[in-house]
Amino acid sequence: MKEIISNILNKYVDVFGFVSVKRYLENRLLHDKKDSFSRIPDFEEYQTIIVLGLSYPSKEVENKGIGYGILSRYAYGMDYHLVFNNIFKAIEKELEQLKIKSHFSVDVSDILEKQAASLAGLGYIGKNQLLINKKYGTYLNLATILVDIEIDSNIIDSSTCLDCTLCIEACPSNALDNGFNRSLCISDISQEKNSLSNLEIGYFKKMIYGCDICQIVCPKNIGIDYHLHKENEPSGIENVDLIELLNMTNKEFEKVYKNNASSWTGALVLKRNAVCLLGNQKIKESTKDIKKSIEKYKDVLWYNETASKVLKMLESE
Ligand code: B12
Ligand code: SF4
Ligand code: SF4
Repeated sequence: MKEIISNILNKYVDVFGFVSVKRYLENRLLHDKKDSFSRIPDFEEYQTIIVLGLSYPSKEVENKGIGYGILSRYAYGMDYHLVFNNIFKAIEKELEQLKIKSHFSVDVSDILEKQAASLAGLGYIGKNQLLINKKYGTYLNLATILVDIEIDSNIIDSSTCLDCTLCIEACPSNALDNGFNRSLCISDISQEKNSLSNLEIGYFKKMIYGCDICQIVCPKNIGIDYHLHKENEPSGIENVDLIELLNMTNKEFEKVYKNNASSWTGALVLKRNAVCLLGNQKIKESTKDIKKSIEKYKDVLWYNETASKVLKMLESE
């Protein structure tokens, strides 16, 4: 059965692996004392976690420079949740024919995908906190499928970072200094609805969403740039015109970004980030647009506080 399932998976994803639910849960409890797996319905009905990996390109889109912000690589092209959902529908159909029950998830379940992936032999978790696969490096999006049959494998990738510390040194916000500090990570800062400090505003120099620095510097990613899925190729919206975004209505935003991974956090978070970029890029002509947005979103404290700081910065220069 393992071979039949492997043949199915091979048609749809770049890498996959299997880990028993039991082994995953035992390992999870070793590293994480919170034993709340509430978001997975009937976990006990499944015996195996299949971990799927889809590669995405590492080549950065051409940066249009002043007036623009770019999305991070994992948000190029179509939202990976949608890409995985389509793939899963096809896999589910084939599993059903084999009378196998399955439960798919990406990002939102209680299964920590990097951990499951490392247990399934897809790679190891590097000091940059990401799953590093021998062939695709860190440029892999992950998802899981629970199935109600037993398929375990004992493949382990025993690679390590050895004494390399490049990502720790390169991280602009020191988020990797002691393991991982989520609240310092620029990727998190770019996605959360928070009022930003001057230090945090200063991080938005080029990227409007996410951060790729700890992947770019990683020697395990050298020479890796796969273009295997047209859905993961840049679609043209990865270079964001900052003022255009700031003035977009929600409807206009939906139309452009609905199927992009950056839209999950909402238009206003991206608009806040755009304002930070406009400030750091010293685009004085943007002050009237920033003022307009402060008025428009006057009830949103975190937006207002951040935009007002940037406005002050621009006006005092
Ligand atoms: C929340 C989240 C974030 C948050 C917080 C991340 C965090 N580490 O806490 C923020 C917004 C910061 C973030 C950022 C990014 N993320 Co993110 N994120 C997630 C998400 C949705 C949940 C992760 C989570 O809950 N973490 C909570 C902590 C407690 O878990 P953990 O870090 O995994 O730690 C556990 C393991 O490391 C384990 N452990 C520790 N030591 C060891 C040793 C061994 C041997 C084993 C087996 C386990 C183990 O124990 C820990 C506790 O259980 C996952 C998808 C998912 N469901 O897993 C994607 C995910 C991890 N993110 C992903 C990506 C791509 C990114 C970014 C690169 C995006 C970007 N370009 O901006 C950055 C990278 C930042 C970084 N250096 O980690 C990918 C990673 C792919 C990969 N190759 O690893 C994932 C898997 C999404 C996906 N479906 O593909 N992310
Ligand atoms: S994503 Fe950026 S901020 Fe976060 S740990 Fe990596 S380099 Fe640091
Ligand atoms: S940069 Fe070095 S330390 Fe960081 S994940 Fe890559 S190999 Fe490991």
